[in-house]
This record gives sequence, structure tokens and C-alpha cells, in this order.
Amino acid sequence: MLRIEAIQAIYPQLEQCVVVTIMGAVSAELQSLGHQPNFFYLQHAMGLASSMGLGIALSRPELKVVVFDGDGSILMNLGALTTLARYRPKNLLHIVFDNESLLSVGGFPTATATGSDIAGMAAAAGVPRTGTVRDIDAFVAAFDEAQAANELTTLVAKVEAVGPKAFVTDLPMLENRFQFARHLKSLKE
Ligand SMILES: Cc1ncc(C[n+]2csc(CCOP(=O)(O)OP(=O)(O)O)c2C)c(N)n1
Repeated sequence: MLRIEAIQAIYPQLEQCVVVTIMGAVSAELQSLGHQPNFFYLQHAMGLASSMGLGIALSRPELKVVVFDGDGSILMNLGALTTLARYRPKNLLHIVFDNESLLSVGGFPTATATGSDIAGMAAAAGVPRTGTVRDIDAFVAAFDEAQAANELTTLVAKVEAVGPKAFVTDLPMLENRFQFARHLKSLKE
């Protein structure tokens, strides 16, 4: 499964959600499909996208929050899984695109390339719903089920180690930061 095709398949449904991504390839891919004011690309802070998603989900329980994480990123901050599980907001869907590599910085293999199981670690941390999918149909079905379940979910999507050809953006970090915050405030009115 290609990550961009997986994102494209659920893209229409992201309009009703708040989306936080990690930096690098996945943020460039989501942006290439069309930026929306409800998308925040957490640059540089590897491993902290789920923590930011957790904060938003807890403080805004009326919103559906979706996090796009990476295997290398979550492996850098495994304690995040235990914190997600402790607070277990029902409105948070944590998607880990697992390409078994640090693709954005050259493709060095991560521990999932040698058998570590992120969905298993999330389950052991206490995340109530977890799963691993390997093709687009299963990914879309798991996304829909997680949204309907209304329960904290960590969904691992096994994807090929393929990213965008270029990381070009005309959206500066600060503009994204202020636009996103304004958008969240506007949803309160
Ligand atoms: C704390 C920290 N260390 C290192 C980096 C450099 N860095 C940026 S992206 C990246 C790889 C991310 O890997 P993964 O989450 O698996 O996503 P992928 O690039 O494979 O899509 C690294 C090491 C960083 N941004 N932050």
C-alpha cells in the first residue's frame, strides 16, 4: 500500500476532523492533496504528534481528532502510548504509517523492520482499540470502524517506503500555526 493512496482514500472524511501530522514525508503528502485550515503539520518534533493530538482531543471533546504518525516517530516516544491509554479520549484516532524506515532522512530501517509490532505495543500500553492493516480496502474499513466506534484507537497501516518526489510548500510554519489555532477557535462559535 502506498501511503499517499491511503491518505487520498480517506481525504474527503478528513474535512470533518482535526488532523495533526508528524513532519517530513507524510505532511508533504497530505499537503499535496490539498491543504485545509484543520490540518496541522507538526514540524521537527518527532514523536510528539500523538501528544499534540491528545491535548486537542481532551480539551475539545466535541471534535474528532486524527493523528498521522510514523513508525520512527512513535518509536522515539513510546511513552506517548501509555499516556494516550491513560487518558483514552474517545475522539482520537492515532494512525501510524509504518514504512519500517526513517524515510524522510534517507530511509534507515527502524525496529519494525526487524519485527517490533507497534499495534502490539499500543495494546500492551492499554490503548483499547488497535489493529494493523496492509491494503487500502482494509485501511478505509478500519478508519470508518474506528470513527464509528468512538473509542481511542491506534491503527497501524503498513505502507511501502515511498515518499513524495519533493517537499515543496508555500505554507510557512507560523502561518500554519496561527491559521490552525484560529480555525479551532472558530469551531467553538
Ligand atoms: C527529535 C528528532 N530527531 C530527529 C529528527 C530528524 N528527522 C526528521 S524526519 C525523521 C524520520 C521520521 O521517520 P518516520 O516517523 O518513520 O516517518 P517517515 O519519514 O518514514 O515517513 C527524522 C529522523 C527530528 N525531526 N526530530
